Amino acid sequence: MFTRTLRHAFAVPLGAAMLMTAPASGLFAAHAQAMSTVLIKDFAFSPAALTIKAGTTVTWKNTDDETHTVVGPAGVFRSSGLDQGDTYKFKFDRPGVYAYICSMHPHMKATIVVQ
Ligand SMILES: [Cu+2]
Repeated sequence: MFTRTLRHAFAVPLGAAMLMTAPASGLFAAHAQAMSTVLIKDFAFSPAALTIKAGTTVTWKNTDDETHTVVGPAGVFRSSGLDQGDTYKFKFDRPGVYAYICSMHPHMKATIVVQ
């Protein structure tokens, strides 16, 4: 009875820890140089200014319970409406300065600088 309970107590956290760390560390190693994230939070993009290298994919994630969009220069990138928890990705291949806004709240402004 005692050993069975003990084994169970050890098995669960160990299994959970392996599930958590194995995929996360693998992903980080593979994409550390080529991915970057912008959070949409409290009606703002964070960070508001982000500098990346050409070839980097930026992921925007909306954490507000309000719908937001990510709208860059005409013809470059434009997300659909992002609800809470939704993400939008865009890969920046060309160096330049990309100002963008949320089309629903145009005071939400931010910039991606691609080197
Ligand atoms: Cu918005």
